[in-house]
Amino acid sequence: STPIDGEAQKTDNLLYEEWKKMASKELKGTNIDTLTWKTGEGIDIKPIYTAQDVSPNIKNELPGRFPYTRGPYATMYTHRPWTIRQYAGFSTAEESNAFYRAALKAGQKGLSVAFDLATHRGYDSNHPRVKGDVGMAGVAIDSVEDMKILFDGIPMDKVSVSMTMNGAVLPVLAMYVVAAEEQGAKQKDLAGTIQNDILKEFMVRNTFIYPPEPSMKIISDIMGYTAKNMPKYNSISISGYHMQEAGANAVLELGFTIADGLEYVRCGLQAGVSVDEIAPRFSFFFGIGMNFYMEIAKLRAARRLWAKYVKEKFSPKDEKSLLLRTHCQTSGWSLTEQDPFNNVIRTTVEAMAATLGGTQSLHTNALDEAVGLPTEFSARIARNTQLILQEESGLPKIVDPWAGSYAIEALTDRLYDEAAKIIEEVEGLGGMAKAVGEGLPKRRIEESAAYRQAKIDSKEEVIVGVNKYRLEKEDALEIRAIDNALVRLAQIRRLDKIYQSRDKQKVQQDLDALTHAAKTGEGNLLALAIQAARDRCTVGEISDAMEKIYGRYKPAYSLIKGAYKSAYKGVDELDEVLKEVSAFSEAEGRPPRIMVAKLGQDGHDRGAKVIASGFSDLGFDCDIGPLFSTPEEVVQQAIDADVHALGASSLAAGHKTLVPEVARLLKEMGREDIVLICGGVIPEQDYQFLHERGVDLIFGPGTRITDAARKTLSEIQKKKGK
Ligand code: SCA
Ligand code: 5AD
Repeated sequence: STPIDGEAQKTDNLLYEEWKKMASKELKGTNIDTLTWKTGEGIDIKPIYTAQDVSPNIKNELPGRFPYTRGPYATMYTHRPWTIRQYAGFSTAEESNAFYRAALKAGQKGLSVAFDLATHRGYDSNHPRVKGDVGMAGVAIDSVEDMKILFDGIPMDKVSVSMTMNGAVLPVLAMYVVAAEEQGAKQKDLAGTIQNDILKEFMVRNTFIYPPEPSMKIISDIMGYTAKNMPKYNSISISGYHMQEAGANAVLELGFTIADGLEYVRCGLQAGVSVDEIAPRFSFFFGIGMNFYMEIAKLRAARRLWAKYVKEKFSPKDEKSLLLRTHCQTSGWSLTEQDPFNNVIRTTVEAMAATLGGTQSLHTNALDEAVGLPTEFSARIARNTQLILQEESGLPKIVDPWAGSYAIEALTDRLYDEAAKIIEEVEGLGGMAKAVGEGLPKRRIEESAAYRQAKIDSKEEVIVGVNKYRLEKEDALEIRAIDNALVRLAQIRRLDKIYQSRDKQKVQQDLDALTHAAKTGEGNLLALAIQAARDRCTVGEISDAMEKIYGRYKPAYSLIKGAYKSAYKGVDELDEVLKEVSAFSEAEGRPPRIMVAKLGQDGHDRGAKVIASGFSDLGFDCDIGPLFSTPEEVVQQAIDADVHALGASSLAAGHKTLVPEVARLLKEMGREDIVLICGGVIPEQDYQFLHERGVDLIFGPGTRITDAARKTLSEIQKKKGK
């Protein structure tokens, strides 16, 4: 930021010196530097900001004008409040449809569809690999018939719909378009958003299907098609949210997300579309965690970064290409299983940061986040959090109310500068696709996650009800249970009906056309997928038609070492665990060996990675199994690797189907000596069920790694003693 003129600086300096004197007096000898807070970003938050901390340029900034720090629109919420858009989906299309209709009636303004993991990964519900996943983390969609039911009674040319889909983006978007068509809606009237952000899938979210290169080709085909035929449709939602959920701090989230956006513009340019044909329909998505000031500043800095970088790199003619419009979601990771009503308060604070930061659309998480999908009750409270902010608090009545705040403006500048460094680093590597290929963003994010976990485990970062003020006894929370076997049966029945009623010849032609286009690069893949959807090809068939050429991507693994240990303060306890582990190693002739496995299509691997990094820093010999494994594969790998313990991490509700299967197989192989651990999002109600089926230890959200390590070690010893 630019220094301010000499005369003013003198006065401001004097003012600051004066404050320091007063502060020192109040501190009675304590060093004034102790009031400075170093955040996870490595940014110093000072106890006070004055005029000398801000650049005078900010006085000229206006909302709706370059560089858009203050918002994409001049009037912002004073004219039109942000869209209340709750992410939801579970079980069958019928059940999700009923849930959407009720939500719209109760004040929600836009829809946001969550698909199950089978759909994300391009498998039909009858595929053997997805037994545990159908209808669990979102709604099951196999064909346009399901999509039509999902939107039954919802006018698709009126309600704006967001779909979180990245891997199976072609069949799902195609089915959406066809369902709208058959409802009588025109393509040109479809307003909504498809996530379609594959780069962050390779970094953190893991619901890719094909390797990076063909995945980028799919994105450019979608941008090309929607630019021509669906002018109101946002062709991409460039997401930092998942980076934050995976452990990225605000600087990493900001830098990598903007760098992703620049890469997508280039992806369009390469496909022959101009910046002004696509960038005005780019949209963004950020996570909003508990660092209130930081998150407000982050959204302001994001808009300034996007406007400046797009202007500098692509010289667009249309001013709209410079606007960063964004959806936000409060942080799921910041919510706790313990004392869950605290989550309502956390979500409110985060929702305030998102809206004070000027988001266009918002999802507020439900209080039962850490144990399951929202119930009618928890969804209502989450929605009402936004309604109260919009209609009772007066918050929307002032545009960018934090503008001119010394602290927020200084923080905005600082985040801008720090994120710009990341963007320059990535650009220096040749852009985000290359950086992702080299694993740089993933590595940085995983380091940041391990660092954060150590701060929490060592209680330097407080989480109320978890590492401080913990309740002795918790009341049970009612949670949503989904009978995935039943959903799967219903889906299989509908699939069978489709197989019988469609024109087989047309189906084969459509699928061959897709395979041919994948092979030659000729033709628009979305246009072809739409034809296939019309003729009742399924998600699995459309995906397979391209997989024949592209193949399925298999990610590589690495383990972050040292980040957990180095950030852990209060070394005594750490030392004790290290000692216990090394005593074990001496007695056994090798360290305790554990494999952390991910079962089914659940790609949430922050937990698995953080656990593995932490255990490894504590002296365990640690392996991470490949994503998307079946119980059979996991058991075989564990036995081959000669482990003492096998940990299954589950965040998508697969634990009741897949983990018992692992236990059964271990028994069948005569390897019950292997300690079986289940970790992740597991409601207390299911603990007994799991224990009865052979699970030895369960670690829910909020478990300290040091505690988990100790319990694991003693369980290994217990089993050896037997
Ligand atoms: C708005 N408008 C205004 C105005 N404010 N006009 C004049 N004055 C003002 N003050 C206009 C806009 O120009 C626009 O019209 C229309 O009103 C709608 O406003 P909007 O700002 O575009 O809002 P919205 O339609 O809600 O779109 C928001 C956004 C979109 C652009 C961000 O992409 C979106 O809805 N994204 C949601 C993404 C999402 O739900 N993702 C869920 C991910 P025009 O269009 O005519 O210009 S969940 C997830 O991924 C996490 C879990 C997981 O699975 O991993
Ligand atoms: N319904 C509602 N919210 C969901 N989330 C994920 N799946 C669903 C769903 N089917 C939310 C949770 C999670 C975040 C990634 O998205 O808040 O933490």
